Amino acid sequence: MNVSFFDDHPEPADIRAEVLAGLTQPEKRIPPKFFYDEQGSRLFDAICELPEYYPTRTEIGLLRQYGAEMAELLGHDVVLIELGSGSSLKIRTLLAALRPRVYIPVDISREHLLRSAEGLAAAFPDIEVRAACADYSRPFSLPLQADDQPRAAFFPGSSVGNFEPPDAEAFLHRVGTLLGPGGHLLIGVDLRKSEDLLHAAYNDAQGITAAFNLNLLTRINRELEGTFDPAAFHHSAFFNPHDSRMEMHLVSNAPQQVLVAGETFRFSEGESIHTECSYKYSVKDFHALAERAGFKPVRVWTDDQQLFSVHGLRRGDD
Ligand code: AVI
Repeated sequence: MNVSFFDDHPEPADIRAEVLAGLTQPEKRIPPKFFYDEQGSRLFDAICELPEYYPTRTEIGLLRQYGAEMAELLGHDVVLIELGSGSSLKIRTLLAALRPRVYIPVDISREHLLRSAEGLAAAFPDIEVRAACADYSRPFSLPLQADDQPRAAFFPGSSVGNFEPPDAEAFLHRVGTLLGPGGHLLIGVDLRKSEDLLHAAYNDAQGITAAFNLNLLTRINRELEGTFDPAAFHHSAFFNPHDSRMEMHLVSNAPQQVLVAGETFRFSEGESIHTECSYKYSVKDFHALAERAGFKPVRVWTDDQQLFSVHGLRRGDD
């Protein structure tokens, strides 16, 4: 099979240091990238299928409707880098339209990445697949070769919204460096909308989003000798209009004490661990962010209800 594997996965010591640093803050927080262990990735896939979670199906609709235009913008015969290789339906739609020479899916969840890379290599035998396990929220290396020109990137799912805006800008800047002058980025960005729709999307009736959030505690128990009782916390998700973002928290049901990697953390009743921000942008605000990061907006595709946007950006020539 035409698939190779490159591993730049974070070390357990990095995970420990980041989680302990976050729990030591006056307002406790854990970065959302730690949601994605095996079970977390499975739960996220289930979220993408939920009737309330509009982003996935809306973005897939845009890829199906405008895939040919998007492929035209990215250019054929490119090396395509997919950051946070999420739903395989999205990439299948784009690969079918684009037929790149090389496809490099990048993801922090190793098993999940490998399974999907193997499936894609089997479905597209003419494309060379180089799977790369890496944490793209930090500087990372990729299995790129000197002659891998031109390059294009795909960053779907509005994962850019999980960065704080200054971090999103720094991240986009790094992507621009990877692409080189004139390289194109296709990026999915969730739009600002009614609070009711947002609230429902992050508080689904089946409780899958709550399970996804609480799974973080189970992961910490397993990987960092934690003593969290997931039943002693509950999921909370709400829109913060001031910062234009959804926030997810794990709220302590009672005063309690928890051990993580040998350190003690105290919680009062109602105190939370902030586990995720999901920023929602207007087209104009996202353009401004992209331009600060060195990209020029070329096209934007949105659905009729203005729920979601897919931007085609071109890296400036310096
Ligand atoms: C991956 N990311 C863009 C999702 C989001 O909507 O921010 C993660 C998620 N959190 C809760 N539901 C989905």
